[in-house]
Amino acid sequence: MTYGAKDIRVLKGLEAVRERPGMYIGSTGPTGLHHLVYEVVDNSVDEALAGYCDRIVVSLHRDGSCRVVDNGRGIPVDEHADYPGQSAAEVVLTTLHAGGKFGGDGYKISGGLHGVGVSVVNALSTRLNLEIHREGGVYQMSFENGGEPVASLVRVGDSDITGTTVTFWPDGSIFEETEFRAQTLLERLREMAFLNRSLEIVFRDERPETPTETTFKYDGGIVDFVSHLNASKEPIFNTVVYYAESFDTSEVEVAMQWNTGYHEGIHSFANNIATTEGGMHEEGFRTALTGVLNKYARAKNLLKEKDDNLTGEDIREGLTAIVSVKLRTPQFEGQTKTKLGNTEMRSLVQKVTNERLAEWFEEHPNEGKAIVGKGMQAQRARVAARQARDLTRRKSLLESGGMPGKLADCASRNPEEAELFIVEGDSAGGPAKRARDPHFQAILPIRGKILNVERARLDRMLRNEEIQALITAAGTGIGEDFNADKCRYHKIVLMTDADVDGAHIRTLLLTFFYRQLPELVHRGYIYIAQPPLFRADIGKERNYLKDESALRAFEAEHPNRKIEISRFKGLGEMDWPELGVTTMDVATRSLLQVSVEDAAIADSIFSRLMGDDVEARRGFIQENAHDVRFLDI
Ligand code: 0RA
Repeated sequence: MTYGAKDIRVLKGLEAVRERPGMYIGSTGPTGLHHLVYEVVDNSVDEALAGYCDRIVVSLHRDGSCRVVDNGRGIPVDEHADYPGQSAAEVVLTTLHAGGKFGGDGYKISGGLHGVGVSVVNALSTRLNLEIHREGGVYQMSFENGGEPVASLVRVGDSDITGTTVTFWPDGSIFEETEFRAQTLLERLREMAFLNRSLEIVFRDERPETPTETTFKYDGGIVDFVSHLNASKEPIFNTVVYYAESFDTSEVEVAMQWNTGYHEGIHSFANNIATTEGGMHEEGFRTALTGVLNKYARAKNLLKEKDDNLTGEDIREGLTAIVSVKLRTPQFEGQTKTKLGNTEMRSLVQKVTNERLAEWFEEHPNEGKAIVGKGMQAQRARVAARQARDLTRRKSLLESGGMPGKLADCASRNPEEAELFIVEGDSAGGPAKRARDPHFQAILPIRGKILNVERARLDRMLRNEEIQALITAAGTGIGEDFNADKCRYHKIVLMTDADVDGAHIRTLLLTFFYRQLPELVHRGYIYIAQPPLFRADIGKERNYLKDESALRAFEAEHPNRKIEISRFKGLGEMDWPELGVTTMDVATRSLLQVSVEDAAIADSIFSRLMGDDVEARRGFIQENAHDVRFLDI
């Protein structure tokens, strides 16, 4: 068949996607690339939400493609009412916003970041193969060059199952890189499985010599999610609080559990999307939680008349919670469009929590008492912490210019150009000071293992000298005093040895920033320096290589040459010109910007690293020490 004017108009829509991919998938970096997979999976999950699909298989192949198979109803194959001569499937794959929402009785609730649908994936792929099992038949259609149909949908045989299979090859001329990262997909797919109880999601990586397969299926849903997040922590009791309520066009589901730690981990979702900036549903939850707890504590006389109310912060210390809502028309707001704006969700979550949590407390008096006890402990610590903070404030006044003595500050007072290198060990501090450009590069040496911030309380942590120096140098203050706008450097670079100890210290520092100064991470001020691991000399020519694989590649590129290899065990083994050219000089260094995209995932990584299970921690660090990117995407 031939394509008429109308079809050309359709393809214009996909062209717009290719011209401005960022508008549709956020970026053309790794995040955007992985978004393609989520977009297809979201459509399959929509089928699951509608009650027609219970299994999704995602696989990666050696030819660079990704396949998503579901056992839903299959995309409709008949002619589309508004597009004569085109199957509905073709319209879904070539029209923006078509998704599953056309035809009146679309879904009650639908996921997908912007609901842009699989057509966007089509637009950003060199090829996409579609296979549909529906109405007793198997149908196939292929697209090329960003969504151009190769031929129309054809029935190729009989079938007694239903479902949709989408296989796509991301376009290398659009994406910075097209290699999918298994770990990134695994984490999101697991999250999806937690958020959609009993939905089976299988991930297969068929690229390696020995393919791997992982199956996620959680009959406990978000209760299992909470248990998972608390797995390396110590719950104050085993029960997970759970309540859920369904309404005509929305759903509220909450699970939570307290642990003996000090950090708050409330993870909220709207239509399966992590709302990392919070929003109305989270607000409603917090308000109700504080209210219910204080009311209960007063009623049971655990808080006496003379006692102050517990603050929300007191109550949320050591709390791991999942707040998941589903609604018909979510409004995503905020800088990263991850803040739920629907005001009706505030009152709804608040109402549900007020009623159902109060009920839960009545039925679980022992747990209730433990939760209130934990809150009161936090209240006492908060008072002590204020005293400690006052101490730091006074102390910093005594030091020269208010800055710590160990800091070799830069001349510039312009935060946009100023860089702070946090350097591990005194031995590297000296070379770093010589190698820097003192106009805009400041050096703060940090000795040994700084305090393990996960297990340290704020009050103890603030008494730690290294931490004090760090906060003072950054200029942001901390806790109630914190102000990101006062940050004196817009690049804070962690420069640690390329060994296991270095990885540990880097993780401690990252945890500190993530937990205590998260805004700096969100603003992209935190970086990781990448000092080389090897020097490979050929005659007088020096070459610096970042890791083993770079070294192997280098050796392969220079057969029959005598290469003298030395390994830098630490930063201190480099002389200062070497440190300068490889790690600090703007012209030649490479820095890794730290972005914490998904708080839930980062939280679990940090917990595994920082939790009380020493063996698990050691293993995890050793596995990941070589791969700092595990914190990147
Ligand atoms: C349009 C309408 C219907 C389902 C779908 C699209 C659909 C899309 C995708 C994408 C991946 N898997 C999918 N499964 C279904 C409704 C079908 C009906 O009413 O029978």
